Amino acid sequence: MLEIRRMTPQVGAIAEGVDVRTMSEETFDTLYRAWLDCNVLVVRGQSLQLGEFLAYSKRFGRIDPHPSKNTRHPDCPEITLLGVNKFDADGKLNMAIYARGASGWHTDGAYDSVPFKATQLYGVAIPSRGGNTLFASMYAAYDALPEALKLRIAGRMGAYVYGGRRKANELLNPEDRDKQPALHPLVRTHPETGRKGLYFDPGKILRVEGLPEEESLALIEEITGYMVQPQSEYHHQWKKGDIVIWDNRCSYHKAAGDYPPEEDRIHWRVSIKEA
Ligand SMILES: O=C(O)CCC(=O)C(=O)O
Ligand SMILES: [Fe+2]
Repeated sequence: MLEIRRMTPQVGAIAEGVDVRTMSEETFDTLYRAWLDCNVLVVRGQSLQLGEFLAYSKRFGRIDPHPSKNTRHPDCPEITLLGVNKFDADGKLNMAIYARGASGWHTDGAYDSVPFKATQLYGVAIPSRGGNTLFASMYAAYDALPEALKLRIAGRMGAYVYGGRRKANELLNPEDRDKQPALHPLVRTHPETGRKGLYFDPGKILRVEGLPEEESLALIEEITGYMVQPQSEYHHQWKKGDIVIWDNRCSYHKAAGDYPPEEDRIHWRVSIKEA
């Protein structure tokens, strides 16, 4: 029988006792509501083929193949492989693959004019230690801003590109590296919950539009300090067969990136947009 446990007061819920391949519409609705309430939903103990993972993912929205073409699954471009081809031909650890998602707290797809609704990962191979994924709430970040700062950022837009100011875009094909920045309001109202969140990604933002460069950089620095509120974190410790979906409209995440590199840590990953 389906059982859903909240992992922390604000972020993270774990569902057990369900098979995503055969569950009813009603059960899916229950999972979906728990996901909206908790920002991050883990479904434990699944045993999936590629097509089954895709079919379940499509219940949340439309799959959008990731712009990093060389990490797409060779048989299924809608799925990205995390942790595969970690070592270069000369045996050197490829940090862009090993530490993907680990360089800082972020939200996925801010470089796109329509950012991802959700990202979903399926745990295929899990290392013996380390390798957690960390989550935090954009709602809590917004609520924690001083009123004066809320007023300063109201109506302001951030300009984002893949790789951000550091130009960390080695996973993209060279011809895809010069896209125009995408603009998004720093305060975003979630289209389904109606709650306000601090929509922000320090690793992808180039500038806050309409401000002189120094002021923009100072504001980016200041906002970064509010992203992860102490009571709003959930650290997911992976088990093989876990499916984890996070809501990119109201949560930040990062990979811990601390697992033994000689061990496998492999996930299937999809980016999901609003249908
Ligand atoms: O590997 C992880 O734990 C998360 C990586 C990440 O940031 C992503 O897939 O968007
Ligand atoms: Fe990410």
